[in-house]
Amino acid sequence: MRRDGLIVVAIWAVLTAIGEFAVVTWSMLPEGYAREADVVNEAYLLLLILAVPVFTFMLSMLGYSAVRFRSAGQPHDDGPPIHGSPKVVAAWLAITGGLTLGVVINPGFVGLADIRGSSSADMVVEVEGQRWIWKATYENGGLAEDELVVPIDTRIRFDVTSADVVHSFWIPAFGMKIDAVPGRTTEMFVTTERVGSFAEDGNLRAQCAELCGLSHSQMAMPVRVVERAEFEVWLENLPRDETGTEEGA
Ligand SMILES: [Cu+2]
Repeated sequence: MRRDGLIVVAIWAVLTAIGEFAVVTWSMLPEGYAREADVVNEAYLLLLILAVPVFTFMLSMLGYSAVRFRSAGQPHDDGPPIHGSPKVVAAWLAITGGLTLGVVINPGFVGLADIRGSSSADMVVEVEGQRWIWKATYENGGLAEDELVVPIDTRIRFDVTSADVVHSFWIPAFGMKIDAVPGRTTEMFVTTERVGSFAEDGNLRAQCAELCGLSHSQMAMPVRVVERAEFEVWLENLPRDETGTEEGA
């Protein structure tokens, strides 16, 4: 029995080493263009690093036991009975309970507070979803329908709503997503920190993330993060939103 334990620990160690190596070297998350994306990516990485040993432990125990303690008799016979061990149960509960409590605190509460940050913003962009486009209105009344452009190093509040059904405003490169609900305004804060465009990185797009009908998957607006001066010029040349103003005004 002691030998079995050592073999399981050896398998566990090897699988854990492989798993942790894969997690650290293989980046499966989108490049972050906003501070919020970095918080999300770091939280995800931390959870994966903590989850790997737990997963490989289960895998090693289960796999080894299934082979080593399988029934030698008829296929329908039970294997030798294994009785509970209070020490193992207590240790298992303490370790997994401790881990769970740990991740609830960090990245749970800590990450959530970090990602929400303050409720102040350098600029506000009103976003309206409708089947199957996004419209962005800037503070000067400029209306963008083909591309969402934002300046770098800026804390932006997106005031999001919908003209028809429930959509979801999601920018993968910013690591943020919020529901777009008809008759309601939801807020999403993003702090840009890197320039880039949809042409360079497909994750720089405002993608609908709530199944909203036939062209849901195509409900995507390219996003571009630019230097402040470039943004000012772009904003000046943006056509004004006529729907919100009085006729002939
Ligand atoms: Cu949609």
